[in-house]
Order: sequence, then structure tokens, then C-alpha cells
Amino acid sequence: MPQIIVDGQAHTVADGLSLVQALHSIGIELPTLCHDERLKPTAVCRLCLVRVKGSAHAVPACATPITDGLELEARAPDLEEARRGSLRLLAWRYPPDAVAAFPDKPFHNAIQERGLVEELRGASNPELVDRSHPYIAVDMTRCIDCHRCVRICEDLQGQFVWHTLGRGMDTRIRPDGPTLRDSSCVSCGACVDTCPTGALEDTSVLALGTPTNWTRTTCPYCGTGCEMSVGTRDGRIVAVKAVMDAPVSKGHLCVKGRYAFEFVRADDRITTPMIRTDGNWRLVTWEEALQFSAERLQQLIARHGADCIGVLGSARATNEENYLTQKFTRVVLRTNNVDCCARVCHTPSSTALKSIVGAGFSTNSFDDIEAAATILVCGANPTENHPIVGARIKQAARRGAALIVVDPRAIELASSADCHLAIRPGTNIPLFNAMAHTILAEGLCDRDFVGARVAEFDEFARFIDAWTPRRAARLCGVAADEIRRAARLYATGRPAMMFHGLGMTEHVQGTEGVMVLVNLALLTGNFGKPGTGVNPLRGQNNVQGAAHMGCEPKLLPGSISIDAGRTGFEKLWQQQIPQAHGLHQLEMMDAAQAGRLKGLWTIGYDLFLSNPNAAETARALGALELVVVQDLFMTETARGFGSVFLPACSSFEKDGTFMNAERRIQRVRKMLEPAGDSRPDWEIISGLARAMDRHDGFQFNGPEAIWNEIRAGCEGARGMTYARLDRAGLQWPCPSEDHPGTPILHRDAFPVGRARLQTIDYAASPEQTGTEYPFLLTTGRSLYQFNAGTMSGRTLNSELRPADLLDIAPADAARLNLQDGQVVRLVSRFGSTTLPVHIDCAIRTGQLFATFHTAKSFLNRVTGPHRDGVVGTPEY
Ligand SMILES: Nc1nc2c(c(=O)[nH]1)N[C@H]1C(S)=C(S)[C@@H](COP(=O)(O)OP(=O)(O)OC[C@H]3O[C@@H](n4cnc5c(=O)[nH]c(N)nc54)[C@H](O)[C@@H]3O)O[C@H]1N2
Ligand SMILES: Nc1nc2c(c(=O)[nH]1)N[C@H]1C(S)=C(S)[C@@H](COP(=O)(O)OP(=O)(O)OC[C@H]3O[C@@H](n4cnc5c(=O)[nH]c(N)nc54)[C@H](O)[C@@H]3O)O[C@H]1N2
Ligand SMILES: [Mo]
Repeated sequence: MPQIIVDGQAHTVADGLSLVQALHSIGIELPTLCHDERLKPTAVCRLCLVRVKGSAHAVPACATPITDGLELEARAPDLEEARRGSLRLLAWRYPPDAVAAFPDKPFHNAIQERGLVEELRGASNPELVDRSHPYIAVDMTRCIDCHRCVRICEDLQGQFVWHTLGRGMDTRIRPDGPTLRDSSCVSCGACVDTCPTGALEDTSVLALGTPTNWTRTTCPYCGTGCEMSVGTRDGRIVAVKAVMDAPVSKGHLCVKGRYAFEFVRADDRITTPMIRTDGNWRLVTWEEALQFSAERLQQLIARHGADCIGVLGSARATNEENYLTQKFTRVVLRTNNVDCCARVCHTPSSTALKSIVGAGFSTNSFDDIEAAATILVCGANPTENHPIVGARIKQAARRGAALIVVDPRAIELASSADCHLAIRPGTNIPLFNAMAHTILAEGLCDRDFVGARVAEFDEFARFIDAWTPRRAARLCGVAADEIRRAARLYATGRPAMMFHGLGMTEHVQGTEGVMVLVNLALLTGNFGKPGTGVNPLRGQNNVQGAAHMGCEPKLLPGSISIDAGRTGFEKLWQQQIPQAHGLHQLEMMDAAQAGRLKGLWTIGYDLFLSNPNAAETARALGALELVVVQDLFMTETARGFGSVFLPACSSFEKDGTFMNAERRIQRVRKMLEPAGDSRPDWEIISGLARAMDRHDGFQFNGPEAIWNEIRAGCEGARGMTYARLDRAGLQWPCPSEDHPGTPILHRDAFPVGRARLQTIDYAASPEQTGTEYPFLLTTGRSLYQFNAGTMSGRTLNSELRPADLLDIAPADAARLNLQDGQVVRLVSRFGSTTLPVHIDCAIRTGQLFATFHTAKSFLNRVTGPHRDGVVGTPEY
């Protein structure tokens, strides 16, 4: 730890601090109006000037590195006088009311501490006020030209919203549109976070006041796993801030984490248990709801056997809750019919990875983005769906990493890419086989890696010989030369990292699609090293955890097969695990239609809205005798088919852990009391166990006790105590309390020994275009809304994205004489719906793309019945 001498006194300061941070740590607060630790110092405000011994001029502390023995003056009278002078210049045009309203802003602090409040002379100029944005209030009368907003937008988010206009004293910072609302702003709030004055402010703070309490937790939206600090006041969330030392988000958040929290207090949140009789919901007590559910489950089991019940865990709930869900299913209901929405999402990824390398996880970490020389993004749209990952990839590309994007649409990352392969949907196999062909044909394999760790190379080489880029080009619509170029970039720009999404998995060849990606990484030795690997961008906050905790018909907690884990878990639970194979959730729907499944308990999963081919889902759900829905809101499943509603708590109202896409277990912390009579899912499950006369094994005094049972059952969690998870979490596996967790898997070996290259031929989807159905529709997401929209749809995000849209190419729109925004009827072989069109150059002629975030458009009325051949994931 370095020693520094400040104003004649010696101090030992922590390693790795900037000088500004070091001075702060010893109680010296220098005003640093232009400085933010997330940005490179520009030293323009010159308020943090210090005098280093031996140098003639004062230097800005923000740009001065710490060296051991550094001796400096920080509070000498002449330095203080210079600071006063600079602040005075800023003060004369700054409005005093801003300081009174928000005394804690850095600039306001600096003014007050130096007794300069009297010198504030500015007045608010309505022309510089912009209240167009639902979350961000702009008043550029309060701007002091520190340019932090401009720089953070560029250097953290990779957006270029803020610009300097005008000259001299009339210089103003403005968004790149007429208003902030109509600019290229993606509403991440980084500019508000960094603004040292009142120029940029959260509208929620203006309306509800500054927070009085801050709680660190993990974001409830996607699988990136950003940690955030939630500010509350009078029992209500009023603001969210990024956490600087968060391992994934590193002081950044996206619009959902930062702003989309108001759903917790939505008026239509269901907070009392309900039972439906003769079509009408009736409010009941918890005792009645649990007793009723227990009796109905017991009756059905008595009549039809345990396998007539299915249970769906929630990718939105905690690990502890999903662990209890599958334990309840297996030992109380006595069936393996338990699954979660990983099935419709990344089960193909985990299955492909598990079968080839032996572990069904992302192999690397988000920190590898900065280590990779090449990044290949396939069938994923990170700037909208995993925005913090997207921003990090954009910054890596700006710094010179090669970027390859394989996506039918010109997604935002395509504009930063060295190579965008606009593949025809459903043809990943030919394209990636042809890339493998090129790698072999041009001698770009990593011979050493293949020789040491890969199996069946010769068979693969014979097979792949036929997959020439020319042959693939005819199928996938990408020119042969482009395929070769991408293959060369990926194979020679090592280390090369891959990210993939649903454009790989939600296909009839979804699992096989991921397998052909794994082939590429094996051939080029891109495993087990920093900046490499195959990395599925997992969907929801805890979808990785839900499946990993055993909400999977064939797997027990820790993702081990029932055969391998049976003895251990039977001992831990003091109960037998049923022998019969469980059904996955689409098989449950088939079984319901066939009359074999009679009851379903769905926890935090709106399957009627979210599963494909809604007419079929409706027939299945309609055939059930009991549908228990446990959610925050009246989902479409509950509205259409629910028999009992058990109101659950959101993650702001309970404790526990989530597991993100890079296998990181992080803490979730309660900062609000449960709304109304709602309860945490784990308590509801324990309550239902009690109602079914099962006390043993379901009595816990809190989530930590459940977690400790998980640690007892799973070797990979053994070293992760709640105390160790407290900040930043730990990455699975972490087998002992002195183990640091595992950022990179398969460093020296694969769990399977040698990994086998896969020879996979192309099988076209049965769903093809023709004269009657000329358009090929794919469905996906948009930045501002999240999945079923139950949460994001109950926030001001709905002002930013009010409806689902059908993206159509300009040429097709012109041919059909469609105007932007016009509502159209969309008809498929399976159903129809109506929604507005959006004319979009990012999409090719003959293709359509729609989001599925609202019940109003109910996109899954038009999606079809085709499924992945290995694990049943729908072809969305
Ligand atoms: N804002 C927001 N973020 C989210 C979600 C959300 O609803 N909203 N949902 C979360 C969830 S649950 C998930 S699973 C993730 C999903 O995140 P992504 O995997 O990024 O999901 P999609 O938006 O469905 O994007 C899939 C991409 O695949 C492309 N594609 C379609 N067909 C093909 C093909 O045949 N080949 C290739 N190579 N590409 C193809 C599409 O054009 C699209 O850009 O996002 C999570 N994050
Ligand atoms: N057309 C089309 N359809 C798709 C897809 C697609 O690409 N295209 N993608 C599919 C994919 S990848 C996914 S993951 C699914 C997502 O489908 P869903 O899982 O239905 O969608 P989510 O919005 O994630 O909602 C889960 C539910 O959890 C509730 N919830 C939130 N927190 C908690 C909690 O702590 N406890 C409980 N009990 N409930 C909670 C929410 O209110 C919400 O109703 O959609 C699938 N559907
Ligand atoms: Mo998902």
C-alpha cells in the first residue's frame, strides 16, 4: 500500500486508488466537477489542483497518478483561493433555486462549503428546459460545461446523444434531436448519474424526493446480473443508481434496471389470495387458498397418480425459491414433472454444451469481453436485450476488437461490426458448417489444441469437406466470400469469444445450432482461456439459476442427472426421488390435451401468453382441472384459466440470490415490505407443504437457511456462504470456502475428457414461405419492454415503447402500400392478430420481425407448433 504525504502529514492509502479517491479516503474532499472515475480524466474544471513537491505549477489531482512517497499540498491558501475564483465564475450564471432544492449535488456542495451561495445570480431560462423525457428532466441553465454527460454517453454507453452547440458564452449542450425524447437517447441515465449539478435529474426524484435509504441488490430484469443500489423514501422506491464496484455493470445500468421499478406499486398488483368459482374471483385468506390448493392437488393425485400434476418454476424468482419448487414437486407431489421457461429459451445451449464439453454453462465471463481480440455475436441483440453487455461489446469494438455479427437483421451492433452476415432465418447450420469448412480448408485450426483436447477430428474433416461456402451460400443467403471472411476473422483473431442468443436456439435445429458453434471454438482452441468460449446470453434475471436449481425434469440441483444425484439428494432430503421420467413444459401441454395432465402450478411464468401457438396452449390449459397461478399480476394464464391465485412478492420485497449468465451467484435484498398480503415465493411453497401435512424439509427461517441446504447438496455451491456473496457474488463452481469461484471453465481439461466435434447436417424447418404465406416472421424483443410486459409495461417505459410493432422492409411496405404506424392484420397458418407496422431498413425484404410484449397484440397467436428436435424449444 503506497504512502503519500499530504499537507505535511503522512498517510497510507489503499492500492489501486486514484489520487482523488485517495484524498477522499483520508477526509480531503476536493471539488472535482469534471471528474468521474468511470471516465478518462480531462482536467478541465481545474478545481482539484494540488501542488506536488518538486513541481513548479499546480496540477489537477484527477489526472495525477499515485506513486509511493508522493508529497503534495492540497489545501494551501493560494490553492483554495484559486478554487474559489473558479467556482465564483460558474456561480454568477447559476440559478440559486437549484442549490436550495438539491443541496447534495457536488457543485452545490462546493458552492455552499465556500460560502458562495450569495453569488448565485442565474435564472432559469425556459428555453433550456426540456421535460419531454419520462425519466430525465433537463435544465441546461444549470449546466456548468463539465461535459461529463457528453463523455459518459460516448465512453460508457457508446451512444452519442449529447452535443455542444453554439460558441463562447452561448455554448450549450443539447441532445441530438429536437428534444431528449426524440433523440437517439437509450434512457440509461448515465448522464444523470454523472451530472454534478441540477442540469440533469431523475424525474422520479423531482416528484418523490431524494432517497433516505439505499440498498444494494441485483437487477430483476435480464440475465446480465447488474448490481444496483435502490433508493427508498417512505416505503417507496424513488431512485436507482448504478453500483461502481459491481463486477458486471461497473457503474452502469440500462433503462430497465435504472428506471423501470414502478410496477412494484402498480394499482393492479394482486396482493390478496383468490379462488375462482363459477368464473368469478373471490378474495380469500392465505389459509383458505393454501388449503384449497392442497386439497385439490391431493384429490387429483389420488385419482390419477402423481404424474397428473406439473409444476413450473420461475426464472424471475430466487435460487432458493426454485430449489424449493423442485424439491416440493419431487418429494411432496412425488413427480419429476417440473420445468421452467429455460425450456423455451436456452435449454438448447445448456444441452449442447453439456453433451459436448460436459458442463451446460457459459464458459467464460463478461470480463472476457475486454480480453477478446475478436467477438462473434450470433442470433443475439445485446444492445437491446443485455444492454450492459451490448455497451461493453460496443466499447471493445471502438478500441479495435474485431466484431462479427450473424443476424438476419441489421441490429445496432451490425453498425460497429467488421462483418455482418445477414443470414436467412433458420439456416445457422449451413453457415457455421461452412465457416468450419473454411477453417479446415485454409489450415486455420489450432493443431495443438485439437491434438490435445478434441476427438473425432478425422470423421469431422471428412464430413465438413462437403460443406463448402458455395453450397452454404445458396441455403443461408450469405455470399461465400463473406462466410470465408468471417471464418478467417474468427479463426485468426485470437482470442475469440462468442455470444449467442435465441436466433441460435429457438429453431427446429436449436440444440444442433449451438453444437456447430461449439465446433468452431473447438477447432480454433478458443476454450479455457481469457477472451474465448461459447457464451449463451441467458434471458431473465434468474433463468440460469431456475434450471440449475433443478426446475428441469431430468436434472437435480447443480444440473446433475437424476441418476448421478439420486443417492446424495435422497439422503439429504430423507425422501425418495420418483423413478418415472418427468415431462418438460411443452410435453405437459401435450399431456394436458391428451387428458393425462390434470393440474398445473405455474410460478412466475405466463405460459398462455409466452408459449407458441396460443390456440393450442388454450386447448391444453382449458383441459386442466386445476391451474394454480403464483405471480405479482393477473397474467393471461390466470385470467383465462386460473383456479387459484397466490400473490407473490417481487425481488424488491425479499431476500435471496440470483445466478446470472456468467454463473455468478449474487445477493438479492429486501428494501420494501411485501405489498399487501403478498408473500415471498419460498414462504408460499413452505405454506403449501404444510397444508399438505409436510413439515419436515420445508421449515426454514429464511432464504439463507435454504441456501445452506443447497450448499450441502451441491458441491459447486459449497464455498459460497451468504457472507462471501455479500458484494459482487461468486461464480459457480466454488467448492470450498477458500475457493475464489470460477470465471473461466475448462482451463486445462473438459469434464468429458476430449470434446467430440459434431457432424450435423441441415434440416430445413417445416415452416416455409410460399405464395399463400409469402413472409417469414421472426419474433423477439425491444429495449424498453421485457417479455410478457407484466413489469416493464407497468412503468413509464410504456411511453417509450407503447405497443408491439411489426417491422417490415421499406420495399415490402411500399408494395403493400403501408404507412408507418398503420395497423395491419397479421395472419399465419396458426392464427392471426393485429398490430402497427414499423417500416425499418434493418430488415430484409420478405422478412418480418415482431415483438411479443403485450397481451393486446398477443403475438403467439401466430407462432407455430414446431420444436427443437432434441429438447423441445419452440421455433419462435
Ligand atoms: N429489453 C429486453 N431484454 C430482454 C428481454 C426482453 O424481453 N426485453 N428478454 C430476456 C430474455 S427472456 C431472453 S431469452 C433474452 C433474449 O435475447 P436475444 O437472444 O438477444 O433475443 P431476441 O431479441 O429474440 O434476438 C434474437 C436475434 O436473433 C436473430 N435471428 C432470428 N433468426 C435467426 C437465425 O436463424 N439465425 C441467426 N443467427 N439469428 C437469427 C433476430 O433477428 C434477433 O436479432 O433477452 C433477455 N433480455
Ligand atoms: N413469440 C415469442 N414468444 C416468446 C419468446 C420469443 O422470442 N418469441 N421468447 C420466450 C422466452 S425466451 C421466454 S424466457 C418467455 C418468457 O415468458 P414469461 O416467463 O412468461 O415472461 P416474463 O415476463 O419473464 O414473466 C414471468 C412472470 O413472472 C412474474 N414475476 C416476476 N417476479 C416474480 C417473483 O419474484 N415471483 C413470482 N412468483 N412471479 C414473478 C411476472 O409478473 C411475470 O408474470 O417467453 C417466450 N415467448
Ligand atoms: Mo428467455
